[in-house]
Amino acid sequence: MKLYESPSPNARRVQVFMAEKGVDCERVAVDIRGGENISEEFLAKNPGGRVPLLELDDGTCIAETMAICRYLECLHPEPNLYGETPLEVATVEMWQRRVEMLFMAEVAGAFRNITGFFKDRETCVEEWGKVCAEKAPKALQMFDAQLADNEYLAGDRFSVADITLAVALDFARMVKVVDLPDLANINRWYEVVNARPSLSAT
Ligand SMILES: N[C@@H](CCC(=O)N[C@@H](CS)C(=O)NCC(=O)O)C(=O)O
Repeated sequence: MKLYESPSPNARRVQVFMAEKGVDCERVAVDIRGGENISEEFLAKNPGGRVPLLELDDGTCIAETMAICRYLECLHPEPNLYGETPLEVATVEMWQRRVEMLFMAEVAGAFRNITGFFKDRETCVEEWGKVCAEKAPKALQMFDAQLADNEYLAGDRFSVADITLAVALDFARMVKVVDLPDLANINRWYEVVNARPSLSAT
């Protein structure tokens, strides 16, 4: 099994997930800045042209961060990161999707459109980036309220939703295109999750 990765938030989500599971595999560095991910060779493996990508020993390719993590969860069910009971599974999915769609995607939209980082391959609209930058912090208020009554985002257990939020927050702090509010419950939660070796080492 090979993980095609780059120093990027989605690849980091898989790296953290694998570290939590205690599993590893061969890594292949992809230069996304240089456009290696949109080369004919890479597109044959992932027509979506993005990292991360997991290539199995028989050549089967799995793209999309959550699809890769789901696959790893099936192979290595412990520690459980997607929930066990029907209600837990639904709750993890709910928070995971909220973080991904309402925060991570908006931060990415702000980053891509404001900085023009990938302007060699997509049309960047700075005004749209600013709209994304305004939306992202609003989602954090929702997560802060949830963390007022819960140790972790989806309840009393660390899950994939926490991985997505921690990675997306670190990325937002690094790229500085979104004004991030100082929120007490998120700060408390971040101290706890960021101390996990899976996050501190990736
Ligand atoms: N929906 C995809 C998004 C992956 C994605 O956007 N990857 C970024 C790095 S974080 C990428 O490959 N960017 C290169 C590009 O846009 O050309 C997933 O969840 O894996």
